[in-house]
Amino acid sequence: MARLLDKIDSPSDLKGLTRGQLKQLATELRQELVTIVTTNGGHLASNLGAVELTIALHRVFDSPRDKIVWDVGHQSYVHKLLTGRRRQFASLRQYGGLSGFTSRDESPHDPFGAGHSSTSVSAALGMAKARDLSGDDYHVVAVIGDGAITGGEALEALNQVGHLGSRLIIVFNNNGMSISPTVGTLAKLLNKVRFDHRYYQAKEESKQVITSLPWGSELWQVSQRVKSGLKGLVMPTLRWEELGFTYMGSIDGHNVSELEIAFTQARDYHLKPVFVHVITTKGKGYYPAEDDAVYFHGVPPKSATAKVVPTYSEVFAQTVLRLARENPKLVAITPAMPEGNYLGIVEAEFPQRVFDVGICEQHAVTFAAGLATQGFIPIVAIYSTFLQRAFDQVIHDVCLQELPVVFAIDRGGIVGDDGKTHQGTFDISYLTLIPNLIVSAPKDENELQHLLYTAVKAGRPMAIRYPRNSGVGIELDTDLHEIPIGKGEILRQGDDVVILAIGNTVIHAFNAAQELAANGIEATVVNARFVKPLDAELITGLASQIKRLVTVEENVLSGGFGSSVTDLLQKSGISDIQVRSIGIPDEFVEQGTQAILRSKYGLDAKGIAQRVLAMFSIPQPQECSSGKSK
Ligand SMILES: Cc1ncc(C[n+]2csc(CCOP(=O)(O)OP(=O)(O)O)c2C)c(N)n1
Repeated sequence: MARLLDKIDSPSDLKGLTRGQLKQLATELRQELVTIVTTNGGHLASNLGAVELTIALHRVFDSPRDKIVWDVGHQSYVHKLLTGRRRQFASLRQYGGLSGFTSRDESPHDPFGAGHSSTSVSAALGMAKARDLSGDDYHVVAVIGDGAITGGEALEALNQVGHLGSRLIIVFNNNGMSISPTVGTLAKLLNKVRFDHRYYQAKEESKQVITSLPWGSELWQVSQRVKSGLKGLVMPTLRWEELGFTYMGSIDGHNVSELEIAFTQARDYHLKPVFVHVITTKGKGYYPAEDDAVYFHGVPPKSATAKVVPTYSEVFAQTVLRLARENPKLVAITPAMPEGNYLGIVEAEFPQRVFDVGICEQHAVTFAAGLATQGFIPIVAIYSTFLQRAFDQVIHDVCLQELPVVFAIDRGGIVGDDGKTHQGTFDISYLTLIPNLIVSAPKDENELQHLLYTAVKAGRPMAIRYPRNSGVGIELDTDLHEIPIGKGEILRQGDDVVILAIGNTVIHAFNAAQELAANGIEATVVNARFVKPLDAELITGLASQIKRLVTVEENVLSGGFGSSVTDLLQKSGISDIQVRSIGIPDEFVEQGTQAILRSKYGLDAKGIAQRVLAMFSIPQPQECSSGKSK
């Protein structure tokens, strides 16, 4: 049977569908989501839960004239399918394909790009204000989840929405889950309405009365007040009305008719910002995802090879567990990513010493600083891309006061399919410029455990950045030891060229040296281990003897490891040397597998060998595109 979905080329195609057809469409959308997302990888459960919500939004609002701003953007797949991107949907998260988030480049139906959480209300308020200032009259809708709404930026924006009183609709998609169950008192308060049976029972009874009354009439308003009073019973302190909103809810987020009524009322109400509280089930309609919404929040692609060696994240968490057993002052903090960084295994044994603070990176860092002032050793486990949020907290609250906080920076470098918003390609640059901070990166998972041990002993702020995915498969030492701070190591000796590599690029540099040897070029390969402080003695010593030097890093070249090395050479008066820096040029790295992208930027063994051969004027079949010559 022909699919209804195949006839939807734009939201206007939804408008003439019957209730029965909408039900069928919802089923087809779920089938499409499951087929493509289980193949390509991506955010499955969040999208399954937003099917009816998205259909109803596009039937009531007139996108792209009306602006629908999705928070994070990870739940926008149905929106993509309904807004003219159905034919490209099979390319989701592939190199050159559709993004897994919203993107202004991709469609006029994406008025704001996202990937990082809690930006929707600010962006939507900006659009609403721009509309008012230009005398326009379109609608602006922010769709935000119960995880994202706990992020500081969202709270800052809500504060201003109430203050400005702009005409803006916030659709609160409450499924009780962030990636894991949403944490915090605010989340608990918002969630109360999901579970309080007194409210549901009373709401059902009052709903019949209210829906029979004309919207906005005096009787309607009285009934609404009675309903709000009921809400007050179960939500005693959080009053959206007091924050300046008209509150509507709670709405069954899987009932298109009920959603449409609510959205239409919100759309036609022009007096105040409206907060529409929608209750959804994460993973709805696909039993495995409903049953385990945490796993199905983000699934790997089918092509992902079965894990044979532990990931860096797993080795990190196992090491934290060991260290926590030895040291009662050690605590660990995660901003909403206990699955991604495996801290769950530590929490299982030390529930009092692991803190999931919600999607609150800034708070995570300053909270750690506070703990450190009182003699605790906090390990902030955070993805590189999300630590960007807490740049000032790293500077102002930790490093300026020289507090011994350990930053365990996961997903440093190229992360792959999540694309531009998630690549961890800036951390070396934005961390090395901060005084008092030690910045390191292990060459493999074994070195990661020793660096973590070193950081816990350091008594100063220290960052360790490591990549996404499996380690190199090396055996883990049973005893941990301190690595002298600022000391690199020579892995291979050769007289023709020095390759200085940092972090996960070390193994590629080492393999490149084997390829170079086959071409008669002998390379010294150095595992730098520290970007700050650099091993000045080792580097200047080698640079004085060998007149060709290459740096390699999975980070932007601007302000990165290579840049620190060239600064050092310059300060040391070493100028009679040919230097090349391999890294990410001045651009945002698109989505694609890590292998594709490493090859693109010449960061794999082949690319590194090609760059070195070019220094010797040995002709290459193709010159790689990355890196700049110095
Ligand atoms: C700043 C930031 N921190 C962490 C993340 C990782 N992340 C992506 S989605 C998500 C959970 C969002 O929960 P919610 O808003 O409730 O949406 P749901 O998936 O439950 O629909 C998190 C923590 C992120 N995208 N941005």
